[in-house]
Amino acid sequence: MTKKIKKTSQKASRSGVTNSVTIQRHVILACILILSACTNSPTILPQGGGGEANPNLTTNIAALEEWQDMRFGMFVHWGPVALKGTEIGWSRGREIPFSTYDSLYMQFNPVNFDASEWISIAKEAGMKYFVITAKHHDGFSLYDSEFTDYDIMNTPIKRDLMKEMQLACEEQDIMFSTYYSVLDWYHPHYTTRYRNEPRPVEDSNMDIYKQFLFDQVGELITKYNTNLLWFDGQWEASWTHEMGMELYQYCRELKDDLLINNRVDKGFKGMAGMTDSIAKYAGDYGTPEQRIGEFNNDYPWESCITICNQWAWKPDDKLKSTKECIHTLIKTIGGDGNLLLNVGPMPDGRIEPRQVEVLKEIGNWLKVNDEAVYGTRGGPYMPGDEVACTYKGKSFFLHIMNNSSEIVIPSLEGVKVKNVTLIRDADRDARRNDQRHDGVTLEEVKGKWIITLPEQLPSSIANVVEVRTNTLLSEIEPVTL
Ligand code: JFZ
Repeated sequence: MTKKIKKTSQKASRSGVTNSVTIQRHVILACILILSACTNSPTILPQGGGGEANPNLTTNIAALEEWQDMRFGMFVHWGPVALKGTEIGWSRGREIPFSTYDSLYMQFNPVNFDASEWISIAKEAGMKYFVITAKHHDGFSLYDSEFTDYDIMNTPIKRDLMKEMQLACEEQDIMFSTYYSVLDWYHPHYTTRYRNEPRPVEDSNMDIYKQFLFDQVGELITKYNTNLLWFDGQWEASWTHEMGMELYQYCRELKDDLLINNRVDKGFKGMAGMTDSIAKYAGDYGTPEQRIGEFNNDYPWESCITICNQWAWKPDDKLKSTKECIHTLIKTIGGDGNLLLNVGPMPDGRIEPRQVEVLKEIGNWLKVNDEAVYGTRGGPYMPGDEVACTYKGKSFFLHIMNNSSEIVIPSLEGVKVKNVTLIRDADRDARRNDQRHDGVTLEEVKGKWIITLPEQLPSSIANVVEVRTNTLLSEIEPVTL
């Protein structure tokens, strides 16, 4: 697998409005493309987009790269179901009778909700984007929607909590994004029935439902300026490949630098989450669920994984340790993916304190090791159980997860090592200026690099060694550790 995207310094415009600066950027990008074609260097190849019906509508590469640079985001599954502590959507008609579930919104009163606090928790954890369930399979809209009364404005709290989240994100420079389920087991015109739902579907009409869905998604883009749409629920028969491509195109027409996951269409296969044929199916990236995706630097991806077991809040749900979360992040970015770590806030509006504690500890590790995470890509070594690798420019970062004092890796042919340092604290200037080596050494023996670490390691969770080389590492074919 080779890296096909040529890096540009262009950043995506997040304003949602095309202005002269954006036009100028487009002109510059076009010039870069023409120039790179003339000089025979690699050109930008689209990684995905609107599927076979929209061959010219390719992923917005600048937005994609900006998002890939973030590497780590917060997923939130929340709604009136938190009052019951059962799973969002799926417990409707299972643990909770339909009529009870559908009435929960009348008691949903999260008086301790504070959007700035949620977003500060995400920020302190080192997360750079935020994805909230605007509407899950149960059909409840967590925002003020013009197109339904089954929304947050008809709960006792009567506040547009999602608007508050959007504003808090914008204030704290976290990318605001929304989850939207294309399947809706509540809507009278959505056709596929879940289990023994009493909802009459004989006269249902997907054209009517589709209009409702497009209207609601339009609201997320125009009223909430969502930067990414995390669709879901595409697997049922009511949702077709044609609808997926049409929805993708509709969204991009409203906002060109929007990112859209592959669950907008039918190309998503199983929990491995990748798309079968990128040209055929719509979507900008793959979505492995509850697992770390496999190394892939050809098609962008993001693993979504819960901090406990359930997506929505459950009292005393088993919480993952800080170590497990950090190792999951490391293995994910080492495979060149993003990690979207999910929390399910409580019915009173707070994120559980014990979860906040874990998030804080993740953030503490990231504060020291930030250079080895943000703006990196996975490689040139593929992740193993105990070591994963990321790179940026001519440096690669070995994330060592086993507390060992020596690691042996295959040397990279033709690559010369200039400097090796252990990331120990945020004092990167001292390290960069070669004033501190922190007792790390690298020795080449018969095609192997032997790296020795000092006795006293800074972290009991994972230690990162930065290896500066003379070679741009994006040009190296990934090597197995
Ligand atoms: C889906 C949702 O159903 C789930 O609630 C959560 O939002 C997650 C991020 O995405 O996960 C699935 C999708 C499909 C199945 C199970 C979980 N399935 O088909 O059994």
